[in-house]
Amino acid sequence: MAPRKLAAGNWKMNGTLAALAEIDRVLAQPAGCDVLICPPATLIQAVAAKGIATGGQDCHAKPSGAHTGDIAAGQLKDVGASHVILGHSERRTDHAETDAQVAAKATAAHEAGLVAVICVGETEAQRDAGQTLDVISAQLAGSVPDCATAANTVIAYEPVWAIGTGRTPTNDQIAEVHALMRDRLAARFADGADFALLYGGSVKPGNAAEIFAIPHVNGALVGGASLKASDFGPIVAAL
Ligand code: G2H
Repeated sequence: MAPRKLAAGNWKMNGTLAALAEIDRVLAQPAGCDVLICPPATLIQAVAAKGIATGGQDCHAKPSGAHTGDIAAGQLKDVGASHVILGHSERRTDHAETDAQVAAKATAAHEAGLVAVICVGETEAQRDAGQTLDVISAQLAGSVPDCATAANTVIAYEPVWAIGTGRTPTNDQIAEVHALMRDRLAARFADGADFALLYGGSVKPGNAAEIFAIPHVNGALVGGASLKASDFGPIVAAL
């Protein structure tokens, strides 16, 4: 089974109830791919009520307990989420999340019936030092749990230096990393050829079609350009 194409919007810490109208505009257009919106936790229930696939941006590894400010995977599921982003570089940087923690969260997500969108990506220093492929390999090995399948896991390659900067890797650089990820997943999982692999980092209407044409790119995780239908709509249409 070929990987399903997915256009995923990561709203990060943006959006209030007024932003829901942007989703209506995206839903009004035909889409040849799956569309996922990952809003702030405050909007998950309202987004899910629109009938669009909805995701959280993080979850705790435990199912409940004394963890002020955290959200359990089951709680995301309870209000209509189907997915959760895990290991985004902003979580890894701002909250010092490790590969092992990301894998534990992904396991919790799977146990709750959520699809885990696991993010990996190198820093600019790591790329400059020629370490990109080693870094991605290590993050995949450490962040993707053994219970992952093509049905419950999506991998997003997001070079840290491309996030929100307007800079994107060359097509060859994206192709090299996506081919590596495909190889690593196929070597480890029986259905590794079927995992959807997303590219993320300054995807916008002007570069989406070109990025989606790269082998083993099955969609995008879109930040800033997912906030307005006038940007996200053309990206969805390009996939
Ligand atoms: C990378 C991406 C979404 P942006 O973080 O995950 O954000 O498209 O704004 O670079």
